[in-house]
Amino acid sequence: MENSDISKNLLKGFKGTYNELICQDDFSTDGHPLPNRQDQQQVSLGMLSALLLVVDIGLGVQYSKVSEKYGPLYQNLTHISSELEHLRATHSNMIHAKEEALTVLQKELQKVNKTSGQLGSAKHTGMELQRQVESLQGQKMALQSSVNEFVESCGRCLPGWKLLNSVCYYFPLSNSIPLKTWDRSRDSCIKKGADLAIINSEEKQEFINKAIQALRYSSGSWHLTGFWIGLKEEEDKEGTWAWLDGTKLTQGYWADGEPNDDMNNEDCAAIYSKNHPKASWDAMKTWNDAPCRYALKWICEMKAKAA
Ligand code: 2F8
Ligand code: CA
Repeated sequence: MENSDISKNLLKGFKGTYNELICQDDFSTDGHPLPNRQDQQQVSLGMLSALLLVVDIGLGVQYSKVSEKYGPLYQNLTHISSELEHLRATHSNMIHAKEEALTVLQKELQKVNKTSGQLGSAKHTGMELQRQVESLQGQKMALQSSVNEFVESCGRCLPGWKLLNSVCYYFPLSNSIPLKTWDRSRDSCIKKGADLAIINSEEKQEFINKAIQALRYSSGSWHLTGFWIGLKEEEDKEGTWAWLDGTKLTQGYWADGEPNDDMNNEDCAAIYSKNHPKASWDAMKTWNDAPCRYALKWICEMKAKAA
């Protein structure tokens, strides 16, 4: 029989007994049961008690069956709930730990960024200082050489000028100084209170050759290493060379084959630091005639101060 049927039958019996006991009109007008019904009521109450006992036992049996069936499930459920709780707590701890780790990481990243910024600026400063040191070293060397020249010339020449006997010479050797035509070169010397150099002795030729050696091995072709000197063909007198002081050329230090008045257009003289293409190096054969409008370096000279 189904549990619901048992319950229905029990309820029916209970209702019947109850009706018998309570609902029958066996009371006197003052509400007291009539004496001839008292025994019957006691029997009925006994039966009701027995019935309740049976119901109680039935429920107990049902309860034990339900407990038997669902008890392990309940235990599992309790176990799973506690594990779930434990997992939730672990998860929350992990999230908390992750957030803390993220905060630490962000702080470390900020430090790294700051340090790398400082490193970059220190590197920049270091490079800038290195550049300044190199530039100062260059300036120091230039000053040192000026001082040396000044000492060598016993204070008789301007800084950067070289003394030979009583004459000071200027050689614009630096690459930063632009080349000039013969006329412009002369103007540049005149602005310094000097004029283009006159090389009228072997001693001067040797001295000047030595001074311009810095350009001897420079790149570029031979004819770009020339320096204008104060020697020019006289006006309308082809083949007659004269110095700027008006004296005629007596001894020239021409390269082999020069002066050749190439293209009938070479009226100014220059001294060269590189080999003439037609000859091997000879310090006494370094002149060439070239077009006066050609751009070259130049050599100035001026009288030295009295000793
Ligand atoms: O070969 C000698 C010749 O070399 C050059 O001309 C190719 C020179 N020209 C200049 O320097 C402009 C000539 O003067 C020189 O005679
Ligand atoms: Ca020539």
